[in-house]
Amino acid sequence: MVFIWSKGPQKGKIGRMSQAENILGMALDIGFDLAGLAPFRTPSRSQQYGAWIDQGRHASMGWMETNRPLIEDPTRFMAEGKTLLMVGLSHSRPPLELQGGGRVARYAAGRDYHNWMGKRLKRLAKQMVAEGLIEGARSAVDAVPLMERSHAEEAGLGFASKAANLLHPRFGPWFFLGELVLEIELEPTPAQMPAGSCGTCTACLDACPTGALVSPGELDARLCLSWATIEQRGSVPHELRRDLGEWVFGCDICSEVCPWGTGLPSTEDRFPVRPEIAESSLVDWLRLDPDPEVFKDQFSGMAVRRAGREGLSANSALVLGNHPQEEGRGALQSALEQDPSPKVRESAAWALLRGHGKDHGVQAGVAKAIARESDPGAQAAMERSLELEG
Ligand code: B12
Ligand code: SF4
Ligand code: SF4
Repeated sequence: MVFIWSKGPQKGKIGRMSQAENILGMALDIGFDLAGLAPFRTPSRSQQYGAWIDQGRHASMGWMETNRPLIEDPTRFMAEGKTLLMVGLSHSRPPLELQGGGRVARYAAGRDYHNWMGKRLKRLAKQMVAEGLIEGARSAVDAVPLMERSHAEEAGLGFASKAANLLHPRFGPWFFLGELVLEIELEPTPAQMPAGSCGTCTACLDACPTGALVSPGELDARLCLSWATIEQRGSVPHELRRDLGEWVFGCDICSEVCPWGTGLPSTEDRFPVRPEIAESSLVDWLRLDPDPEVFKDQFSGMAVRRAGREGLSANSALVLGNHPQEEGRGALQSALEQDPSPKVRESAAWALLRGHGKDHGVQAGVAKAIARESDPGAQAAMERSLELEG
């Protein structure tokens, strides 16, 4: 579905309009579900970005502050850029669980979308160059200093929502964004935005377990489980641990409750769930090999790699605390005693107290672990866990 600006050709732009149509058609042919064009200029929501940073809502993601000048002036990212070709790729699929419980955000089920989209975007750029439509382009997906949702909104790919996600009437929040920065000026396509809005709905704000959606459209990353389980490199803050529920990697709650995009066909064929997820359990992930090279190989080409071995193991420990199981208790005990990572050890301590704290010897076991703990940060975190959960 493409929404082409159709107010009639303007003087001097007749040739360019058909060029734009060609480009959008090629983007769909190569496999993207949505495509639109926007001018390569300051995004319309850049003021919100600045205010968001000023309030510290970006949590530990210091690079977002560093990127601010590039967000405000995208030509610092690519001086020759004139137009953005924004693309969307649906990743709708059924909910994803590890064996025996523990949830992983759906976007991370299959191979890493960054690779999938990055390769397609490069192929698309090559094709366009070969056909003489453009001279050059730069591809980008996600981890770039561009405010993708705002640019995509301008390109007509969807509407901004109270969950902060960009929604499309058909795909709901279940689509990724990516882009090609083109060196030519093309007529933008936003005039006919896909109809839709949040209206009076507040389902995502009501369902978010941590209150991270502090006001409509504004998310505080410090409270968001997606940040806590993927991006932050310390331990998950104690205040969020109970609310983590079953989320080991990412969080889909605000997307799952959204009335838009329900009943979509699954994209399993595009992103088949990887056995490293489908066949693993929380205990398996808690016991992941601490060797970073082994971890890299094991999760190569998968989005969950971003959390790192320590992140996945520590998150699994916390979830085992929220959803106690007998096998989990043994694994937590071993992690507390033997895991080389202070972060995993202290997460295991919290989980033992939370899930099994009333069992004989558990509190005393954690007290002993505190006494022998060599890492001051982990020791302090364990003491806090004992205070809160003991
Ligand atoms: C940093 C980041 C995060 C951070 C911060 C999230 C955030 N909301 O800012 C964390 C780690 C928490 C995160 C989580 C997720 N992320 Co993220 N993230 C990004 C990243 C890299 C930058 C986002 C950014 O600039 N934030 C700053 C704020 C100010 O900008 P913004 O949220 O984009 O701005 C929009 C809203 O705030 C809204 N808005 C602003 N004011 C107002 C006011 C009103 C009244 C309304 C209605 C709306 C509204 O309009 C803006 C434009 O749409 C982008 C990729 C990129 N380069 O843009 C991906 C991106 C936004 N993430 C994405 C995804 C999929 C997710 C998760 C669903 C992953 C998951 N399942 O765990 C969650 C969703 C959380 C949520 N509800 O936003 C997708 C979103 C696709 C889509 N259809 O919207 C992106 C675009 C990556 C991609 N290439 O596909 N993410
Ligand atoms: S991803 Fe989860 S924690 Fe973050 S805003 Fe959405 S519901 Fe809240
Ligand atoms: S759940 Fe409701 S309020 Fe939230 S994004 Fe979806 S439509 Fe908008």
